[in-house]
Amino acid sequence: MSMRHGTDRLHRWERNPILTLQDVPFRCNTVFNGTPVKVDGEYYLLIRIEGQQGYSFFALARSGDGLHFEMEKSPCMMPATREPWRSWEENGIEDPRLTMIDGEYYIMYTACSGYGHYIALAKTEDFHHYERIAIISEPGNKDGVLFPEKINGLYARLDRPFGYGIGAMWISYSPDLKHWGKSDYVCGPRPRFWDQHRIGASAPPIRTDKGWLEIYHGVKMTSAGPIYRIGAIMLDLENPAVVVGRCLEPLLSPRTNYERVGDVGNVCFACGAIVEDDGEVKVYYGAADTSICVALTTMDELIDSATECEDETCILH
Ligand code: BMA
Repeated sequence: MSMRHGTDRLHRWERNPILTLQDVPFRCNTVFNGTPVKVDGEYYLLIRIEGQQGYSFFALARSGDGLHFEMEKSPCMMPATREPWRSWEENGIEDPRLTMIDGEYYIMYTACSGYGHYIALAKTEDFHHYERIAIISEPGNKDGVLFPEKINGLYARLDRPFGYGIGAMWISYSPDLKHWGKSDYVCGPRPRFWDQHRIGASAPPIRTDKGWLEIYHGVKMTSAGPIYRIGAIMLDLENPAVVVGRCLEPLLSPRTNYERVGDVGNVCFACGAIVEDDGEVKVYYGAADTSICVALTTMDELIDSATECEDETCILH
């Protein structure tokens, strides 16, 4: 059922991509970077669409098996048109990440304005009504992912502030999802490695016996531009600012035509994963900022990857 390319640990579904421009029932430029949840056996994929005007918004696709998706007739969340949100989102909303807590679906996303990129938080109960909660960072931050439970009594998120031009993973905490602080460095790019230029969280963290499993993206800069790959890292359960393991090799690298060619070529960019009851994992990723794909693996394989290296020199904490 799956197809191997090279020696990647994630196995592309043989009928990738699962969503392309042809599947979108309204005019737009591209469809990419989708974040999944599974509710009562149904899969919801909240996806980023870039309109022909050039800015992004969100739409919803549904599926009974997590592989074949059908899109809703119109977008579900547009950049806000009213204050106090309008001016923070006037350049679009990007890269949603869904986390379910106590029956509510929280969407951490990138809000774009003339000041830059911020992390914003919204929620929905029914995937029809979307309520904005707060802009939760200053400009220069993106890749926010919310943990699925409180840690030591506080909500927690990973994000990627852009200090001195270095994109690294940080953690922050909040008592109410609106006010955030206690920020701490988690980990950064690794010189020489495939993730040497920049890294950021991709999927909301997954609880395992070994720690919080984080599927992240790493960028290598080349003379032909950046290459975005998918990797795994393991964070301490009690204090996720502590890295307990990290992959040496990426889980997935752009190799197929649909990952190599598009609006932004050489991009595999995950925004979420579904862990099935039998341990199978479906990782959803945008390919070349032009389509949405799924790759299959198991929890054992992901944990194995995220603990490939437990030595400080390659964790680089
Ligand atoms: C990142 C984000 C993603 C995008 C990726 C590759 O910085 O903007 O939305 O998929 O770049 O272009």
